[in-house]
Amino acid sequence: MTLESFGWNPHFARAFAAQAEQGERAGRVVCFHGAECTLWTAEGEVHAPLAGTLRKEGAITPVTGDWVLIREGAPSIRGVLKRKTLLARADSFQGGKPQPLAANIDTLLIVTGLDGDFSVRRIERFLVLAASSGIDPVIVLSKADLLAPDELAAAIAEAREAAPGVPVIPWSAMDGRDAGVIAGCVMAGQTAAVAGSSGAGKSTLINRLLGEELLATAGVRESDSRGRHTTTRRELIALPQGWIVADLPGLRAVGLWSTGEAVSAVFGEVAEAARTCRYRDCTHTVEPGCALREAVESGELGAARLAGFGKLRRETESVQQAKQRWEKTIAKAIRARTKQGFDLKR
Ligand SMILES: Nc1nc2c(ncn2[C@@H]2O[C@H](COP(=O)(O)OP(=O)(O)O)[C@@H](O)[C@H]2O)c(=O)[nH]1
Ligand SMILES: [Mg+2]
Ligand SMILES: [Zn+2]
Repeated sequence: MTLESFGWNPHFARAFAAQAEQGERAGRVVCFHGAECTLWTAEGEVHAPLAGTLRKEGAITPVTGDWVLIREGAPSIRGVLKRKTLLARADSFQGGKPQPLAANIDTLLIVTGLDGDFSVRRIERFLVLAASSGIDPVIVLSKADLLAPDELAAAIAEAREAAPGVPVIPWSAMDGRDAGVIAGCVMAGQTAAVAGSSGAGKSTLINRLLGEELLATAGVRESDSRGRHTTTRRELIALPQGWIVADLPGLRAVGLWSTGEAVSAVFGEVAEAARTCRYRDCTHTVEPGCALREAVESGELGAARLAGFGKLRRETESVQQAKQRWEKTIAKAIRARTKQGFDLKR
């Protein structure tokens, strides 16, 4: 296997040239279980622990998808190559910290089951997550077999409205359709992460792309369509189509580690209309004569769309300060250990 088949490209070659020391080679993190990483290397799969420097307080540890420096001989991971992207959410326990989910992701396949799982608001949240990480989103509406044609058309229209310019692909693993349309959204050599609720059909989709039942899939509780959490390990899988897929754990509620800019990018038409609002610090909720409220009243703007915008805007405002503090800490850590040249700004 070549490194290219695992997503190696000129970006990482440059990072390697800048960061590697004598006797170090590159590998990509397939999964990481606390003490040891499973890595793809040009010589095959390797298991390696973190070197002592990466186990120190404050060190930036690798996540799935990272390219790392491996010392020859008794292999150990010496550093993380400068990331192209980092998919991260707000840490649900510690607040002011990002929780990295995966690194070096090019495309986010947002999988939403067309059963009780379907929620445009959640799709918008994932779109903000992608936008804030510089990752291209693709919306996959799975379990299309469960809806009548008119219901399906309505769901597609709703998703399209929430995501102008983003591919929206209805999908079913049950009706014999070809996964090629989804595969066509990702270029060879790129890495896509599959995100969505547990039970949305992510593993089933990956198995279909792969052409074998590699990942375990789970039955959904009939009563409420909520899945059980079956995916606990994050893994990369090299697909025969030439791209790599990361199966993220079920993300029902993902706290945003994002800025208001990412929200405005996703809600372009709302942000645009907000600029014409006469109030400077308008909450667009109760202010008389607010441009956005007027746009809703005249039917130009969906009320739910405005509510979704407002909610995510407020959430990112509260993250903003924590994010600035965190970035300062990271900048300090980078200066202290220039060799690794991390860039965790995102
Ligand atoms: N009806 C229907 N069920 C599906 C489809 N895709 C997956 N499922 C079922 O949904 C359940 C959860 O799928 P799984 O792939 O494990 O979901 P994950 O948690 O997102 O990885 C399983 O019982 C699958 O058989 C589909 O397209 N249509
Ligand atoms: Mg799964
Ligand atoms: Zn307003």
